[in-house]
Amino acid sequence: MTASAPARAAYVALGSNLGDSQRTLSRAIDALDTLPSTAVTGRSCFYRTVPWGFCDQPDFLNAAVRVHTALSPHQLLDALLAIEAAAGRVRDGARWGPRTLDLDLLHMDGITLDDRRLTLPHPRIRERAFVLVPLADIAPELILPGQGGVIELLRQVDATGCTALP
Ligand code: A4P
Ligand code: MG
Repeated sequence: MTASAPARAAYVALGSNLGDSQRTLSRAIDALDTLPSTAVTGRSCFYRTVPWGFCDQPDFLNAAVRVHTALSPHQLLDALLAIEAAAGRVRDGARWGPRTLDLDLLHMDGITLDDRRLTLPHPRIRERAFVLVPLADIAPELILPGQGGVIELLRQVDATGCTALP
């Protein structure tokens, strides 16, 4: 990231349950760190998590990272979609079905928006222990506009299906 770039914090959720998920998540974090005007400034543990939504599929590996970036929300979304595609993500399966890599933009500091391509904060954070558990590693103090504090939201979900990898 260039020193002069006006950067804001953004939070990205990572998930994978096809292929070598640990390697895929590590490479995705490296890819985020090499985006223009962007640096990874926090990363959670990796968690093995039971599938949510569509249960007849392998366990997931989930994580969350904080980046500081001068990219706009839509530029960052485009970059996330490109990193997913490079990891072999194919969108032809069931909703919430298995995937090599899923990158969701959870929140960008100071930004709320809801348009055809992007909703911020991500509207389903509060339902998902597999997002809240890693997010609490890197941003326990974060308040998500319209949803609440990360720790308060975490207390309201069942996190027993999330196990940190050693
Ligand atoms: N989009 C809008 N807002 C956003 C945002 N804040 N971040 C649009 C990212 N994308 C956003 O995404 C579809 C479109 O949503 C994007 O092109 C973008 O324009 P997608 O990744 O193709 O859809 P998806 O991921 O299949 O759907 P969805 O509802 O986002 O699924 P999730 O939420 O990603 O759930 N269980 C466990 N344990 N761990 C998991 O990681 N993941 C899923 C998938 C199901 N169960 C899981 C896990
Ligand atoms: Mg997604």
